[in-house]
Amino acid sequence: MSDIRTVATTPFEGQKPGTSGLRKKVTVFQQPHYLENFVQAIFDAVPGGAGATLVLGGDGRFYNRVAIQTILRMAAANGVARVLVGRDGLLSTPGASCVIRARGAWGGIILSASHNQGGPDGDFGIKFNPSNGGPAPERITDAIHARTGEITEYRLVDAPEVDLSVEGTSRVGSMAVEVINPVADYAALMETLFDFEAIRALIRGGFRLCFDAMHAVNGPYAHEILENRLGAPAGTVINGTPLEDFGGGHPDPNLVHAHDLVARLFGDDAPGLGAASDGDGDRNMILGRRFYVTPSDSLATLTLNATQAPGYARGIAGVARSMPTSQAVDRAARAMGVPCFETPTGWKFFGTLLDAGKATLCGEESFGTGSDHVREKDGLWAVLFWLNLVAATGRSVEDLVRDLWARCGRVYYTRHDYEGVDTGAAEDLMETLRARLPDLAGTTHGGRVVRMADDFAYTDPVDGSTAARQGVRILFEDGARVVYRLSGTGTEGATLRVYIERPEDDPARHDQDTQAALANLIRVADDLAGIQARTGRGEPTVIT
Ligand code: VG1
Ligand code: CO
Repeated sequence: MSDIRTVATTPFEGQKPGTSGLRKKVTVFQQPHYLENFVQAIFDAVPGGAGATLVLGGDGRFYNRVAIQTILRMAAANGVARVLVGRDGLLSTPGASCVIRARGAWGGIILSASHNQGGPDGDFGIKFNPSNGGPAPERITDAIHARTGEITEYRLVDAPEVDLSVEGTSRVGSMAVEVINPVADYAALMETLFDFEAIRALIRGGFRLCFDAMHAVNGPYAHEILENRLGAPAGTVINGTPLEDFGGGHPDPNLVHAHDLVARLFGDDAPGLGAASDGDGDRNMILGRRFYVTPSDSLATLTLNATQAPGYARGIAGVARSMPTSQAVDRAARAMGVPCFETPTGWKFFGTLLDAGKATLCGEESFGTGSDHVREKDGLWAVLFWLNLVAATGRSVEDLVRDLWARCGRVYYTRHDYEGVDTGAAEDLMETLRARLPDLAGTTHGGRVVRMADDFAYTDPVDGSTAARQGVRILFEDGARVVYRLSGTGTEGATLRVYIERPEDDPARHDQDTQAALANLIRVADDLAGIQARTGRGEPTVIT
């Protein structure tokens, strides 16, 4: 066995995981000992790694390869028996979750900053998922963070780099390193959930789709599943080669950043379905022909039609959405006679509900949809679900959403993001809003009466854990809602997110432009928080 080297170190401030892992600028991670401290804190704070299997991979962004070699040497020194690492260091976030579960691993380390920009000046990130395959709950991330504050040394073995480009087994010290096909377990799981034969027939019959992998990790997954297994013609997957800087783009699947896809779906001779996913493959955007499906409506549509897919044919136990996600899925759940749970933002809060069998489908307004098949949101899964629905019902994407609106009413929904705001100004804005909450009920704004206003607090119905201060919500008597929260994934200044929605039950009014339909509430949201006055911003940076 090669020698274990112990390296003396001192703590770094602020190694605190946010909404989804520790995210910082690449340059922060490049400081000597920075990555090592955090990784050692994982091994120190989470028992059971010694003698066990660890899954390792990332979204392929700049620094992925360097970090993987370091983590392999540290895992060996910390007694891990075997590491399963995706070929070329790639594993999508849902792909990693799938492998952790399928191979009975102790856990996984996923290297990703999701939809944040990559490259030497971009962002990097790391998170730990325990054996259920989901993001670590706060109890674990708090323990890791506490450990980073008291760390004095980390361990690694001296060993040559592992060649990640070929599948097969080698050794680092006495630890086995198995380079695995990143797609195999995941693709096999998808075949158990969806009717691949029906989707193949749909495509053979001339149905066209376009999938934009945004130069990120889902490229190999989409090539294998959509083109090789489902028979979609070559060229169906665009931007399908993972690049360390995502081609200079923002790997964020929305109408602004997925411009190649949007141009095709809103152009002449558009395909019947368009989709995109993010840097680490857990987000998705669904488009019909000249038709945008909001993530909240996507979740509600899947809920209404879930039994059309073989994996969900026996029915769903319940659904869950993050608090700022629109109430469309609440309506769909009611129509299906199943419970709907409301959790704080971040996939980690769905884990207990999924593990306990209380929720089958989950979703977030931030282009996240998933189910109990893994413990992360899953971009390609959502695309396959939609394809399965189109194949099974013979309806278009637009028709399926219009059917949701006809049966449950339409919930007009938008999110306005103010990025790179001065941190102090953003925190003041939130504190001032919080201070006003006790007096807001009963007051009228833009013709609407406030029914209730609070700072969302959550008690997990399964394990009783609690999370406070999860976002200010103002609920109006007519069902309209405005929510404010600060992002927990950014790396520069603060990002204020404002979520605005109102239900519209009159079918004659289901064809309005979303921003126009919400114009009055958007003004109210600005007035109540004094956004323009406090941030100096007249317009949001991004509207989704
Ligand atoms: C954002 C989204 C949240 C999502 C999180 C991680 O968090 O709002 O819904 O779970 O990103 O997504 P925040 O704190 O910035 O609002 V991803 O695709 O990192 O993996
Ligand atoms: Co992501």
